[in-house]
Amino acid sequence: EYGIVRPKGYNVTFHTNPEMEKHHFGQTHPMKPWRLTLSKSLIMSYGMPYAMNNYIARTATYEELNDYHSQDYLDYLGTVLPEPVPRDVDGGTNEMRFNLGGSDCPLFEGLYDYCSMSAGGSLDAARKVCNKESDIAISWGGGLHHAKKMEASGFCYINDIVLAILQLLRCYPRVLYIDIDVHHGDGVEEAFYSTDRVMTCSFHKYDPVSFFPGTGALDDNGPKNEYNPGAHHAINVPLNDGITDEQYGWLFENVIGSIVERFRPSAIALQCGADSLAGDRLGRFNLQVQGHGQCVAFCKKLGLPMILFGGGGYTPRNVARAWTWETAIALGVDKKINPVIPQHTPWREHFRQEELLPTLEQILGDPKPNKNPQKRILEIVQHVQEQLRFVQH
Ligand code: TV7
Ligand code: CA
Ligand code: ZN
Repeated sequence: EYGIVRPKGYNVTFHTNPEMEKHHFGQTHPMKPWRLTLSKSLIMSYGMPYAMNNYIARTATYEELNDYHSQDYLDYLGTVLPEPVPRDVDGGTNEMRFNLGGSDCPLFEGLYDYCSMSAGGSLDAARKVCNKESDIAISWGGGLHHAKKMEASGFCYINDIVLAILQLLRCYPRVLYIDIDVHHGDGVEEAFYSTDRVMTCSFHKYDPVSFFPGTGALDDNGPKNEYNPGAHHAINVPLNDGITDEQYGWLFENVIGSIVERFRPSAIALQCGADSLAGDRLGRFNLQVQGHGQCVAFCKKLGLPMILFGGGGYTPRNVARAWTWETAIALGVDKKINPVIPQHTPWREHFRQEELLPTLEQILGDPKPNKNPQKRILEIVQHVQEQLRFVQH
């Protein structure tokens, strides 16, 4: 009906768990798991599931989570209840130890299940890519890049990306991790800080004082000790408010193009956090669905096996727009789809804005003044290229 056909010569796999979407972080919390439901309903209304292989994600096992996370953290995560049992018993010390139960990382009903479903989807995606059953595997329920080995952080409890990359490393010599969420991908960077088999590259709003998590400066490129194999294998692209599609796209293609030339990755893990879009409740950038998707299109053109992860995104209808558009790009049907959101889309009322016909690409949000001087953009590319000279060719 929409010209959606199965791509010839390659496979796209789609990994979701509808149970994950039913969890709630709390009334006012910006992270809304139902944005995944909204995204999936839009993807379905375009008929895209016919063109890919769809899988209900397994829940990851304790042993799988333990490939990265520590046992005492997992044990605690598995036993905490929404309202922690007698606070005075452990005096809240475990919550403090693991950064759980605060307002960013609340304890909620079914938390452990939510985490294992997110990780399960990303692990399934990685295994399909390893088995060559998938050329592009999609896990929109993953992308939780801040979680640490023994600590929750920034709405993330289990680092599904780290777990998926560990899987990829079993069958691919080198993995490039790219992160276009508006926040710094600190958890993934930290996990692979000391290896030269993973290069991490995050684009983010950087303000060490007032923007979370405050890390990811331009000259943070891995261990400073030259004898550590991870030296020069962390690339950071710190940006300021209001960056546009044009500037971001130019930077992305130059930075990623240079990395690929030098590092020669055998697979790509791309975190597609949608909070870098204009109008995001937490974000600061001016990206449009077009510009955000261009990053996915550029990576696809490299022809390497790839996993697409979700991540942030706090204006649910825009998250759905971006991830639907990017699913279309993965399938190679982006030129064929009707920009007007189909009438029969469930939840279509969410997309209605003023009197306009709601379209896939048009997002609302006051454009922020662009605080990224062109001179700085050039400086960034230059710095990245200098770092890459140290990378073994
Ligand atoms: C990947 N920003 C995650 C991004 C994580 C960002 C933060 C909030 C926030 C939390 C709320 C809330 C909020 C309107 C926004 C220093 C603090 C300041 C909590 C109020 N409203 C991802 C994490 C970031 C929770 N945290 O990259 C409940 O904003 O800046 C901070 C830390 C301490 C805690 N307070 C915020 O996109 C998925 N949190 C409303 C209710
Ligand atoms: Ca980022
Ligand atoms: Zn984010």
